[in-house]
Amino acid sequence: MTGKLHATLKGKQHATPPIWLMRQAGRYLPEYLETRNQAGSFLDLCYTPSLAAEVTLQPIRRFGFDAAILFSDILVVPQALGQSLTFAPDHGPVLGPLPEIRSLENQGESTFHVNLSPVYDAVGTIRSKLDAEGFAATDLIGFSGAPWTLACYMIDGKGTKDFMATRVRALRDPEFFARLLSLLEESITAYLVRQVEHGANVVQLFDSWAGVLSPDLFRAYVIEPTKRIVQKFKSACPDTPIIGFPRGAGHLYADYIRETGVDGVGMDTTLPVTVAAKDLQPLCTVQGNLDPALLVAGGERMDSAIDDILTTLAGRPFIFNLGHGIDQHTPPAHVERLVTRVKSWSTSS
Ligand code: 1CP
Repeated sequence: MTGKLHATLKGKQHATPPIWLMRQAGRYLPEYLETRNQAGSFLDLCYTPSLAAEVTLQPIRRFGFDAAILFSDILVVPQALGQSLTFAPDHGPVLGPLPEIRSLENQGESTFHVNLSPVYDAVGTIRSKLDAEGFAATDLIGFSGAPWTLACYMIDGKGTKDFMATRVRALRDPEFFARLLSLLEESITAYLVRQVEHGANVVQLFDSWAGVLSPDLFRAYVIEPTKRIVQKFKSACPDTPIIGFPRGAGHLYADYIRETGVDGVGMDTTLPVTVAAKDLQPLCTVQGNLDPALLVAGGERMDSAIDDILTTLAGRPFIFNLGHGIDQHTPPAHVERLVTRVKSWSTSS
């Protein structure tokens, strides 16, 4: 069965749009903290299918979102390719030294998939649990980081403000960088297809650092690899819509949609909804873009921002979401209020 998110990405407009939130499972939920403690560490949580499934289901049970998103992290892909990864408690991820490109290339596809098999098992477990718990109409989103964003973490080694080391390396050593992007492209496509085979029925590509690139490099490192992933993915999974999230793409959002062929686009917080309605909605389904800070603050400012987004975008295929992931200090009551407001909205009233 496919649900409302899937239909919206296929171009259907609903009187009440579907809603899910990036990072909807996470530290703002007390039940997540409990399961994470039980798991021992963040990566143990990601790699234990029953626990990853449990935290994926938590926000669905609480808020009734239209879609569940696999609980994992974009950095499991570099790890599965052979680069070491650690998450220190309450710090972001840290990757070890980047192995030689030849050794990354030579690892072979079967080792890659064996390393990721707990993630595939989690996808299957999540789908069965959703069905068993009365959420058969809830879509299941699989995901991956996009090549550029994964390359940023692989080369810089951790989150930085502008990924300068990656940008310089890409320019100084274009042959190496082309090989890295191409390896990532192949790996990501295979990873997404496997997730679909295990039960995901929508996928999202997170290009969280697309916005640090100048326009010509955006084209080379974001649009071109994404276009090839979309083409290959669609030939393997023609019925599964793909959402791209090129955060910070600004004026290049429309080119991104037109040239990559994504079915939906995630809009970041900086994109004016009026611009999205005029320039992007005619091209594909749009998703977004409430400021996560408004969800922390709550109150009337949040309510009016929600209404503004709905009024401007809900008349055409639209998915309500945030402009970036939920902040850990978000009161769950504010999420409840947001969901109630969106679910009671109707373009026909
Ligand atoms: O302590 C904890 O519990 C860790 C916090 C956390 C969580 C809950 C991290 C560390 N990752 C996640 C899960 C996660 N990450 C999901 C789960 C599904 C969901 O509910 O949405 C997803 C989709 C991601 C994707 C992800 N990881 C992105 C892309 C989206 C984005 O936020 O831009 C990125 C950039 C990461 C890397 C990452 N993982 C975690 C952190 C703190 C970071 C950012 C590191 C940095 O740049 O400093």
